[in-house]
Amino acid sequence: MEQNTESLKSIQTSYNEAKKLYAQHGIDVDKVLEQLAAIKISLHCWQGDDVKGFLNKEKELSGGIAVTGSYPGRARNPEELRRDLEQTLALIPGRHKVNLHAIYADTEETVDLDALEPKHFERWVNWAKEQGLGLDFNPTCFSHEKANDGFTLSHSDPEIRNFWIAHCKASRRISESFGQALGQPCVTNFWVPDGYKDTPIDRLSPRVRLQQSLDEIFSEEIDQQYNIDAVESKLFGIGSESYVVGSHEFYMGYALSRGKAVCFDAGHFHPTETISNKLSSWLLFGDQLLLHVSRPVRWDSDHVVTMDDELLEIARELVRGQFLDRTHIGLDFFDGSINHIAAWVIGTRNTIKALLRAMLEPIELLKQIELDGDYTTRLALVEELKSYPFGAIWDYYCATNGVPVRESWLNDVKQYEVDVLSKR
Ligand code: RNT
Ligand code: ZN
Repeated sequence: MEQNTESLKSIQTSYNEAKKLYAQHGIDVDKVLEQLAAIKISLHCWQGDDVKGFLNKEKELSGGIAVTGSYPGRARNPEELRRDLEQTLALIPGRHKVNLHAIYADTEETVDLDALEPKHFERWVNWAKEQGLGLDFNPTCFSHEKANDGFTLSHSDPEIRNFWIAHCKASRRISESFGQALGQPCVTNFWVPDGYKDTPIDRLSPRVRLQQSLDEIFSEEIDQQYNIDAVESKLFGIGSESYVVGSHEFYMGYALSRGKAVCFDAGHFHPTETISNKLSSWLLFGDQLLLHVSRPVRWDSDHVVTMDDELLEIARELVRGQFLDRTHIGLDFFDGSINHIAAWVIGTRNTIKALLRAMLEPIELLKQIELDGDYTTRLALVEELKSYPFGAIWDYYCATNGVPVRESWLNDVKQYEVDVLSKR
């Protein structure tokens, strides 16, 4: 997108002014922007088509997650999804990753989840190479007849359990192939919906089975430079309100004892419980972290990520704790009630913008003030910093990255809606 010379000039002028203000606190803004450019966000492909996927098209979304809204224009095939992602990425500064689910296989073959192979994702890999993107992956343990009763890897029937184990093993091989082809690790995230609607008698046995299934899946050695495994917990889902097998404590123990990454999804805890407060504890003991940046509204509703307090707090934790090099930042929201491209752009730009804001804080100074016990100054400074001109830095970052400044990206999205989405 072209910025006219006049506005470029004023963006530069505002940037220079803002830079001076931050410099007073010892913050080198140019350096901050270099660090920001190195952060990859993993864009979840499932926002583009309301989590339908391309295998088992006739299957309804299951697993206790739900998309509401029927905004027209969702991607109906891999070509449309890739085109939409290209349009989305053109409106977001930086180089990023795309996060695929197994049901997004790009193949004419009729293939079930347990028989998926790297070749079924070859077109995704070629595209990612062409676009300079990384890829992440997820086995899809839902929206399938073998998940109809709400259990997969912890199912009491060994035949069903083995089907899902085979699918997860296949998924890791696909991830490995992504990592090899793209020269950067693919994060494979394991999330299963398993749980009971009502209070169970036996909470232990399903957890024992889940543990055994995971051990079986991970028994195949895969080099960490190609594939990194992560496990995602949950408190409840629709239809698993009373008990979820893969709870927070289950996966904390599992990941720690097996050297896996933990995935914290912002929507998977009690309504007033935040994930920002968990990161420093996990990373003190565990090695790597995967985030599912999301926004729960009263439940795990997966609303588009906004610049709210929790997003900022997550970003601050990552920056202040110097956790960025051990953290994989993925997004996980799906709002079917608004333009699909706009949802991606808003959520991703906000996530990057929150990281920028966190990087523009005088962290050492604030830490010292806290150590000195001067909580008055701590509060005063943090509150004043909120109205420092980070917007001028953000605009400059967008302009110099060749993406639209401020809300002008919306014109591109509206045009794309007229030219492409409305014709679907
Ligand atoms: C579900 C989990 C999971 C899914 C995706 C589609 O509650 O958050 O990450 O949203 O795998
Ligand atoms: Zn998630």
